[in-house]
Amino acid sequence: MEQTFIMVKPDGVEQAVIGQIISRFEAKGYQLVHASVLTISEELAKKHYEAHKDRDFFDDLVSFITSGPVFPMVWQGENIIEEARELIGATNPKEAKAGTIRADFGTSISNNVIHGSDSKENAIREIDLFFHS
Ligand code: D4T
Repeated sequence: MEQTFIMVKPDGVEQAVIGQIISRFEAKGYQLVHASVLTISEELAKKHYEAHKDRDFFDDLVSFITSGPVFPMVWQGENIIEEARELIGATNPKEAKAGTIRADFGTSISNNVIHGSDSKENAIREIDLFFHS
């Protein structure tokens, strides 16, 4: 069974939409395997966003993700990596399809409420980083 790493970002925790986000995954028949609440360290943030280390938005990204509590989760189900990205919507909430999490709760490209792994390889890496390190 496929697993993916999903994380409600500080803006999602602040808006109190964790429950609504969980409900959307449950309604699809997926199972919650792990969950936690924590404010992540700069070190963990930099590892998580390693792929973006040379982008001009990297420092802002690290500041934002460490600015308050996040809600990381592991979800399980058939084809969940791709399906979760559909539920989440495009990176920029203004371009996200109606009814997606980012279209409903996101306010900007940086404050876009939620993260979801984009590949099997990254799902394994991110689950390991947050739950097995
Ligand atoms: P995540 O990784 O958070 O699920 O987002 P995406 O997979 O949809 O988007 P991404 O990896 O390209 O970007 C990671 C993270 O950086 C923020 N970001 C992105 C930003 O602040 N400014 C930008 O111009 C871009 C492209 C948003 C998500």
